Amino acid sequence: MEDVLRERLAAAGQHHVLRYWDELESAQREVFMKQVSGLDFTTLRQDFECVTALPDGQGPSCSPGDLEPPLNNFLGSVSTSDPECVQTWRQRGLLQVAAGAVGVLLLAGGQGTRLGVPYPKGMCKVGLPSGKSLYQLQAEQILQLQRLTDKVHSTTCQVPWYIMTSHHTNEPTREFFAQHNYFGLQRDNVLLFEQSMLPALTFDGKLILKDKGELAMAPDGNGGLYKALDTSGMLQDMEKRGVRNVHVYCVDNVLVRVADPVFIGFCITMAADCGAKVVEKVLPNESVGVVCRVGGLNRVVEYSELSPEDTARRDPDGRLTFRAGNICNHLFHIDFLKRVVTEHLSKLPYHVAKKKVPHVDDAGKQVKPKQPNAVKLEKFVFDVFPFAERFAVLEVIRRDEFAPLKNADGAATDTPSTARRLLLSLHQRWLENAGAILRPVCSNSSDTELADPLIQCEVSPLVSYAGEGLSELVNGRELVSPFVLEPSDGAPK
Ligand code: UD2
Repeated sequence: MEDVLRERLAAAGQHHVLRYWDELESAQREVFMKQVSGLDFTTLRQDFECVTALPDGQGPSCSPGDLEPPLNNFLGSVSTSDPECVQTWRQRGLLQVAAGAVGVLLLAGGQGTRLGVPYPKGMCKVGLPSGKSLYQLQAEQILQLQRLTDKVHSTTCQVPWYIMTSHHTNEPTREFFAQHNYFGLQRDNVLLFEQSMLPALTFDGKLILKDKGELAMAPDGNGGLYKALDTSGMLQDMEKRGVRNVHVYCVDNVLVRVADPVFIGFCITMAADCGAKVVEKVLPNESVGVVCRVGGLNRVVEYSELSPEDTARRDPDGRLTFRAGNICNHLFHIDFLKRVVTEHLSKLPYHVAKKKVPHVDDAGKQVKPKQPNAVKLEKFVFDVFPFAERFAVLEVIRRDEFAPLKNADGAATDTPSTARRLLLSLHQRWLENAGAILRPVCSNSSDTELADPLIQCEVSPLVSYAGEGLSELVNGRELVSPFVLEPSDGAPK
């Protein structure tokens, strides 16, 4: 067995990973052998050569100048559509939820390196008055959506929550949910599954030793979803439960609307098999991909791969030409997912990310590189868009639905503080529209730029999913910050 592995490694030019073999204990050798023998060196080499052959910063799916904005007839907008139309989308969405035909799928396999927390991002709290984590906010939305639907349609509907984790995030996520009793959701409606891992490679394609008996590995990108859906049996689970539409979303948008009935109803109205929610991108360098067309096909071009010319391009009215900012909220019809898994899996390209990967050096010492020293290969969740037969895009209001949490406090954008402020300001608008009289906290900071808003009133998702049903609870009421409107506070349970 050991000899076979040695030969395979030598043939693939990766023999160096056995450098410390003699120092390993037998249990370590066993684990290492298992890790290495699971790799397909030929495919790895081909994938590596394919992505690294592209000019720096260019993605696998376009070259500069290829891009066009999305087609208008597949675009909807929450802000410019007739409110009655939005209401109809919402009702259609709720009907799907009532029929048990909606599932939600959370992408939670990322390592969250930019945020720098040693646990899965979903466990993060952004300092809200309630102290809730992202996972809790999302779980409570699902509960509330089920309740809302049951009230309207006299059902007892269930929305299964599929959570894609990775080797790094699986155990802590599983434990967190168990510790919190699944936040009140039915245990068998919360389904965790793991995506695959791939080795990190040096710039000349060599495997990297994280430790003397361990390769440096990373999740295969959020586009690893499709393979994982198949191998984990989750796609079959969806079919068994009668799920027809799946809302796929990223973990780190504090204002996400999980299984948003408006989005679901919009996609159904458009007869779309694949849909994307977007917000208007206003600054050229925002870290959001853009929904566009390349060679007549719908795609997202990721922010890291959009050429400087296309990034800065503007229409005559001054707005960015590529302004349909992807917020990693997608809706997929189950038949589309099945088609992707059976027909298109191998066509999904890899993207390259240059990263600083800690490793052991030739002297056996641990090194934490200051500059990127490795490439990671990643598939992207939106790379299935070109396979859609009917693709639809819904533009939503940014300040209502997009508050990303990407960086640690201290960074200029997308931090716990910016996310918290955006959520508090949305809830303030909801409460004021419902007739509440909001009283501020005493300011404790002289720096008005960095200070939290003086009004700190939060609405539990268990009270209101998207701002509805508040006036009967708060009209004319005085709420003194910090305040959390919970069901125990007079809201219906
Ligand atoms: C994502 C989008 C970007 C934009 C932005 C908005 C992708 C590829 N890019 O960029 O276009 O919408 O979000 O905030 O979707 N994840 C996994 N497994 C992995 C890697 C990531 O599950 O191997 C999850 C991760 O946990 C998160 C989501 O995918 O929930 C997005 O990942 P990210 O934060 O790395 O993506 P970002 O911000 O670069």
